[in-house]
Amino acid sequence: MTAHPPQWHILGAGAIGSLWAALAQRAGNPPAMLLRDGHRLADYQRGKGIIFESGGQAEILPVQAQSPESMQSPIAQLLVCTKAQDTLNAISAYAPRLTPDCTVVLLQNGMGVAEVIHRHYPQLRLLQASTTEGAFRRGDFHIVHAGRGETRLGDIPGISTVSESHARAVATSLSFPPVEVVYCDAMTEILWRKLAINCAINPLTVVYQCRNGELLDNPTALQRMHTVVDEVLTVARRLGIDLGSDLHQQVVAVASATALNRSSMLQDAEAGRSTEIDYISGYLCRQARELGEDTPESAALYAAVTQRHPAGAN
Ligand code: NAD
Ligand code: KPL
Repeated sequence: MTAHPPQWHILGAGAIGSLWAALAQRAGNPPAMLLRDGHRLADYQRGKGIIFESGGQAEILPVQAQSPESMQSPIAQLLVCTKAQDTLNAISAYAPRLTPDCTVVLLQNGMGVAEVIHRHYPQLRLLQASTTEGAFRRGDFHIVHAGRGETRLGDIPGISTVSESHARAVATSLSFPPVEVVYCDAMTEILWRKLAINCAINPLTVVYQCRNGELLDNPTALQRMHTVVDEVLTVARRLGIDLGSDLHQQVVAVASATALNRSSMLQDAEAGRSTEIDYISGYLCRQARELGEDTPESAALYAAVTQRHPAGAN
């Protein structure tokens, strides 16, 4: 008899959460999506499942969904795909169902969430993942897998209490074709490089109300982008984190490769939702303050985005 792999519960049924849910379902490892409340569950149950589009083909995947009130089975593996600012509220609603040694993978942009979750729920076995897969919502519970990327997963120094073999097993169990999740023993560098990209692109797209690639055609925006990268490099260096010598080129390459994208922050701002700014520029500025460093460009971008679009949970 073959043992079934433990079920993944996926919190945050947006673009990335629905992508993983759809791929897991298709791979024969049916997950459960954890929705915000009974209203969202009723909305979902009006359809037949997640509409999943990839390579011009659409299919409906009948992924099971639950609300905090609907089901009481224990949760031993949780993949968190909410926006950073929504994570604590979202996990808290399901906290009574988490097993004492529940493995929780944070699959999000930004930094600083793991510390918050660890403070509230120190018993959880936390891991962090970072992805450059691209997905967007075409409609409610209708997602498009728009671009292929890489996904890495590993422990969070000072927070994770997870063995390397467990982390490797978790990476494998979150790999559903065509997406492979690769175990990484240097997540700090990965997260800081992604932080640099998001600090240098996302808030500028909100300030200039433009697509990612348009930042490269605007000399003032481009100069500000490079100043932010210098600020990230300074703070990282003070923390003993080596981000290599090609970060400026990498940020420009990402803005160019995603030239037609409206960044996630611009989309959230335009839709009147809260943004991840507190976990992107806000995180950088908090780290800088603790070190006595100045990051005036990032501070100005943080202020500009939060003044227009106050931060907070959605
Ligand atoms: P999204 O806004 O599409 O999805 C977030 C989902 O979380 C929404 O469905 C929202 O309703 C849900 N949510 C919010 N509060 C909740 C709560 N209390 N309980 C349950 N659900 C709740 O966001 P996304 O694009 O899927 O992004 C998720 C994370 O992945 C973000 O950190 C983002 O920056 C990152 N990311 C996204 C992409 C992408 O291509 N979309 C790529 C890389 C990284
Ligand atoms: O991660 C992104 C985002 O929009 O959040 C980038 C890389 C900037 C792509 O749009």
